[in-house]
Amino acid sequence: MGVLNITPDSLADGGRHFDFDLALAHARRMLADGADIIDVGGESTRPGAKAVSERTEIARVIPVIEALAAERMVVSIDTMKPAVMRAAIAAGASMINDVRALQARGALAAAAETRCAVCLMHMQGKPRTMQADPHYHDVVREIRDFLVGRALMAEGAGIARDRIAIDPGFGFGKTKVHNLALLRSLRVFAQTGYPVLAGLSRKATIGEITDRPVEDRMAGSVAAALAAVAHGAAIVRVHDVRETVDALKVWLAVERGEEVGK
Ligand code: 9MG
Repeated sequence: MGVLNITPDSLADGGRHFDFDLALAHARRMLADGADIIDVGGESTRPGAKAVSERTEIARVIPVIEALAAERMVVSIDTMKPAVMRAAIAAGASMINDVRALQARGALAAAAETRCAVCLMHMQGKPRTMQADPHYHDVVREIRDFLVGRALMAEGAGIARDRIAIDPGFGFGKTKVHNLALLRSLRVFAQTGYPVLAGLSRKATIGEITDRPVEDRMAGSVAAALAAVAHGAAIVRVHDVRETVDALKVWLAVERGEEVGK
């Protein structure tokens, strides 16, 4: 899954794809580099980010989604707002990526009335304050239980089980220690039977481990994506699609015993 932020203040790309033409070109690049899904977001969820209105978010993402869908790309809408979900699906998106796991009022119904896939992500707190003092007794069990609970709610609302993915939400109300514990235990999430999505690309934990600023975290992010897949992730949400795909191809060739270069 390639990240396409249509925001002036996103964490990792400095808002470089805010312009329509740049956004389209970047999505085409990620597709050519091997992305299967383009995740389009119009509201930053980075720590400390300010909320934007429904209207602003719709105005940012809908023209881009229409253009990507017209080119038959598989588009995911990164939003917490039911109205944005509906507008995005009408514009051609086929997946809802919700960092609030469809907890907003009306979100479950909005997702259920479409035939799209959903990704239910865990977040402790709210983007503005979530990194202040994240706290868990048993981070893996609590988040696994939360996600299974949300998935069952989604099924109860009419979303088919095979349309649901879960995501522990790396960096969303989690310290480096929490993130690493979750990464090591990703198999526990995969064992629920729901496909697991993991997003560590360019996040603070990568910066803490490598001591690199956000613009210099590609190698660390690729390593994290590999670790996530090795521990059971089915989808990785990344900025650096080409590098991640290459690394995964090599890793898979080793795992499957293929002869590289033949
Ligand atoms: C929108 N967004 C930012 N980080 C994310 C992550 O780790 N997972 C998902 N599903 N969405 C994310």
